[in-house]
Amino acid sequence: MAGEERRIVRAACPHDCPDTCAMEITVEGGRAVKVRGAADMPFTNGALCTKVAHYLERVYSDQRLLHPMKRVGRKGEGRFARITWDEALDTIAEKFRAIAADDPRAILPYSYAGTMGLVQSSGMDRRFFHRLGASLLDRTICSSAGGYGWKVTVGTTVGADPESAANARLILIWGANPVVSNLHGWRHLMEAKRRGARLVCIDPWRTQTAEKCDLHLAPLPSSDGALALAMMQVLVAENLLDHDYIARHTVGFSELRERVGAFTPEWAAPLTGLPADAIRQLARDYGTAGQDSLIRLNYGLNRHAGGGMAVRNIACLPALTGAWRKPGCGALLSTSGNFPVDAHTLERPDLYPDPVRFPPRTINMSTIGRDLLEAADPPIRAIYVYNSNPVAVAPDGNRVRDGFAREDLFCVVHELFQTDTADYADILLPATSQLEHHDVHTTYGHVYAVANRPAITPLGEAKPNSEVFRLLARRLGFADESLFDSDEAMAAAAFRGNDPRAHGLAPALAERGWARLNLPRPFAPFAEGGFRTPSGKCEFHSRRLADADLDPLPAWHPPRESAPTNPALAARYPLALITPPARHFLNTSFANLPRFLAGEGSPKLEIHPQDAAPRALADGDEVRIHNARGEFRATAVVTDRVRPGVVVSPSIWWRKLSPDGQNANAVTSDALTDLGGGACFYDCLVEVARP
Ligand SMILES: Nc1nc2c(c(=O)[nH]1)N[C@H]1C(S)=C(S)[C@@H](COP(=O)(O)OP(=O)(O)OC[C@H]3O[C@@H](n4cnc5c(=O)[nH]c(N)nc54)[C@H](O)[C@@H]3O)O[C@H]1N2
Ligand SMILES: Nc1nc2c(c(=O)[nH]1)N[C@H]1C(S)=C(S)[C@@H](COP(=O)(O)OP(=O)(O)OC[C@H]3O[C@@H](n4cnc5c(=O)[nH]c(N)nc54)[C@H](O)[C@@H]3O)O[C@H]1N2
Ligand SMILES: [Mo]
Repeated sequence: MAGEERRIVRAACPHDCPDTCAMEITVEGGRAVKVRGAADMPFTNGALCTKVAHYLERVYSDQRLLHPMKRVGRKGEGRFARITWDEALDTIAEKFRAIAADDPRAILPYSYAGTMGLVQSSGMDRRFFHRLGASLLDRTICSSAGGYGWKVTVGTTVGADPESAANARLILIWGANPVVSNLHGWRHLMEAKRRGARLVCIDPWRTQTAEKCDLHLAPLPSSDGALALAMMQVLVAENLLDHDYIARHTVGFSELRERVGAFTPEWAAPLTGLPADAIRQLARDYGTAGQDSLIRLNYGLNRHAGGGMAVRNIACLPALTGAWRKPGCGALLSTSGNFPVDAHTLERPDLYPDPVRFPPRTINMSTIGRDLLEAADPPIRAIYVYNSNPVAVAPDGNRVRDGFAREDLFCVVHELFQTDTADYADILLPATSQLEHHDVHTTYGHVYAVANRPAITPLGEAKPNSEVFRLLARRLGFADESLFDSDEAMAAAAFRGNDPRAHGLAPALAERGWARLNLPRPFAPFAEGGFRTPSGKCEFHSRRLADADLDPLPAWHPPRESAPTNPALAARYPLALITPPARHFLNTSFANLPRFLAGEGSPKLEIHPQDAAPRALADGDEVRIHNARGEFRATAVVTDRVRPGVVVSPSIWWRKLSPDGQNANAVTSDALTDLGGGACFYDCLVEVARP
């Protein structure tokens, strides 16, 4: 009988991480008994991270939601009663039909990257909400500022191939903590180190990554844009330039040279909190390394008011030294632009029913609190949350909570667990895990696509996102055939078949579950120029920015909240708080499960002895971190891992699992970045005190 069968199913790690691992699931008698990293997939290399190595604890957790439920308590109280799928779907369809009759834009989908699978995160969901005519969601919460700054300079989110990083002789790890958040990429940086490369980490916090580097520079948060400008000033002044590359593959060098003239290391020193000599030395080392350098940046430095321009400034550096010439050299923010995803076919924006009567309205997900409380024309009357936990992850968390607490808001949450957001649902739906549904994945940290086949049947009555939208489409009487495509059909149509990069992908994915894009090997995307900007060159001067009435040249965009740039606010709230990823959590995923909670202990606040002493704080004290927006509690860790003036609270904790029912987003602001409308999580002044 089936009970004796043992088989191995090829799967993909679905989480929001640059590594997108290929996994092998061992199934016995219908139950998954083992998860391991695929040994034959070069990037995964047979290894998984501390979280996903224990994936079955998530899949089979006794906290999994297994049945649809409706709210019986007050909003936020988290009391629910079991209902049938029929009742749940009928209730949602009825509500949506009534609201849509007035104005469908009063309905808002809210999703991010709980799974990054194309089918379950940007497939049937998008088709359904487009057909409904719901408000559009601008998905800005993570990377849109950096993405904008990068794209306007380089053209697309393509960069150095991390698998060739061992070619580099100097590696700047900039606003990135790969030991924690890009472990499989880190392996290649370590290989470079073994071959003699020098590693420099640029991060306000002495991370596990910084400890393994040859040099750690700890600038003040939000000052990277100034640091990069000063590096450019030195490169130009000391002629550490690849003139041939600049002449052939860039535009605007003479304007850039003029622009950076005043941005000396002495100018940048007070803004960055680094000595001018250290900045000059960094620039000289970078310039001297010439073509043999790699900058691995991540999104840590884009979560600031000037985050878009900071990434743009950094993206200019390798074109000055010609580092793009060599495989594994240049710079890497994201590899996602290599994937020829057929977004139109997947998402079908053309299904939007009546753009004349209801001109499309877009809501920025980073201001969801404000929007739930203040949006007009029309106000948001219904929200459907999936693949996301906004009550815990979105900035200005108290306003987000107040928005979700609105009695007149109809709220659907589709989840695996009863998250902080789920507590505010009117209808709570059980979602399948990655082991229970079909999907296909791109990634932002390498150049392999990974397929995901279901290994086990759905637990309880859980359903995939795609299936719920098919069922709702039927109930709403939608006729378009594309609303009923199977997951397999959607996955098969996910890539543009006529794009050479997709050649051979489908059979390889079918055969072994992963496939390298059809890119040259080795891969140096801009060795001969070929930037995907309008000019085809690296744009020091950007016409696109000029046309949008923005500064066309690299510039200094200060943070909103910092001691050097906002002394009045800093007088009340003198400490800069950053809340980067905790090693055992993935955003708020895993942060409810015993093993990972034990790994992190409790919410922590790292503070320098010089800041702890005047506040009479000792290691292990409970502290209150506060500003005008709110407060949260944590245990003080007095340490020189942070520089004076900066405090760090690894995140993201569930509010309801924290001692005071709050988390770091109680104090973060919902201001938006200079470019790309991103969130400013790490641009945040606070004061710290005893409770
Ligand atoms: N274990 C784990 N892995 C993760 C995640 C997680 O939560 N946990 N999150 C995933 C997600 S959603 C993403 S977007 C990716 C990338 O996520 P990122 O948030 O880019 O994370 P990190 O790579 O950890 O890099 C952030 C680093 O930037 C530093 N930093 C903060 N502000 C500044 C600044 O102003 N300047 C500079 N130079 N550095 C600064 C922080 O101290 C931190 O060490 O990682 C993914 N991987
Ligand atoms: N203070 C602070 N706040 C931050 C950050 C920070 O560094 N500091 N980082 C920001 C960043 S970079 C990001 S990307 C965001 C992340 O924000 P989110 O994308 O909201 O990430 P998660 O908190 O992991 O929530 C994802 C949820 O999706 C659910 N899920 C997983 N798979 C499925 C599925 O197949 N179907 C359904 N329906 N649900 C599923 C998971 O159970 C989980 O609860 O947070 C941001 N918030
Ligand atoms: Mo993210």
